[in-house]
Amino acid sequence: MQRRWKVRPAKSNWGEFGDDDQIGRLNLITPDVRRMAALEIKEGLTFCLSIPLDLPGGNLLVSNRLPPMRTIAKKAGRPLVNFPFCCDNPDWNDIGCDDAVTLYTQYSTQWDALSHIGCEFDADDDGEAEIVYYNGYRGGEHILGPDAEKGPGALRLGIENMAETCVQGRGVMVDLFARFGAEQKLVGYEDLMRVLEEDKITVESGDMLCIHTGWTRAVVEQKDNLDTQLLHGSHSVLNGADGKLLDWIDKSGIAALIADNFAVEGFQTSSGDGSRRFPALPLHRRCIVELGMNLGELWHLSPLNDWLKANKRSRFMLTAPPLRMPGSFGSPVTPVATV
Ligand code: UVW
Repeated sequence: MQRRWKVRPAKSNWGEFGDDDQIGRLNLITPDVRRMAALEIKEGLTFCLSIPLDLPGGNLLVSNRLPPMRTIAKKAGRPLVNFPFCCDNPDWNDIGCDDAVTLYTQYSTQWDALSHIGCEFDADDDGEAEIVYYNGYRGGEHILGPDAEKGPGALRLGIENMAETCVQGRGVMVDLFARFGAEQKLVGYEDLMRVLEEDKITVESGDMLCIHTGWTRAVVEQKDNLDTQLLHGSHSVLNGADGKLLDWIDKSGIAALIADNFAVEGFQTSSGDGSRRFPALPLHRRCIVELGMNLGELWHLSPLNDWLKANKRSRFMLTAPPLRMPGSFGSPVTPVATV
């Protein structure tokens, strides 16, 4: 065990789950929390909270993230489709198909690993900022680029750490779409508190909070006619510049924050205080870097949200492990809600 920092960001929890901790707020999903989550299974109905992984389609949403590319595996130089699978033995007549997929891990319904976002911060107190991630893990030492001997990838904070926890607990749905509709609305602390109060939603330690904005449903419905207005200028986003909102996320005890929009929060275009350099995604910084809280994005929450509304509920059992892919910065996920 080794502490990697002398100074930690003012509102961070570095060290509080252990100096070598790599799962952050998932530590709050205890056996008791899982038992309480299981009590939310009353009807035995399940919901798939992923959109098809080839959506949103194209690369209008983020230019550097491409749709899945499928190739067919080969055997004996032939494509392995409708293939005599066990051709090594002429007496066997099984037929098989094998493929391979190149997946951009953050293209569609996904989890951000704790290695997805870092920041510049003077953690060793020598007057110069270095690249740090949750719990003081370092860019160049633990998070490696393609030129590093052991790179590329996350030697620490990779998505496999999240997978190993199984990510099963209680989900709590908050319906912003019902309040704010399809217009782009920057939702801050006061707005969120009003929705929680009016919808009588209680959030407890270890809960995974799901923010329903309706964005993903619109993307699925309009998938053949997507434009930048829908992708970048519609539906609610959290206001990461609202410090009270970030403090509430911390104090709420939630283990993970999930949304059915692109990035949970909107991008910031100025610092607000004249600083030349500032975080474009301050909620990402507080949650991922400072609190060790994974963010789920592009989830398909609308069908579950509709059912919960119709049944006057907001809670459900959520099972959402990412791929156990060593060293990855994120992962596609097929979350399952059980009600
Ligand atoms: C970005 O990389 C913009 O963030 P995320 O994938 O977490 O939305």
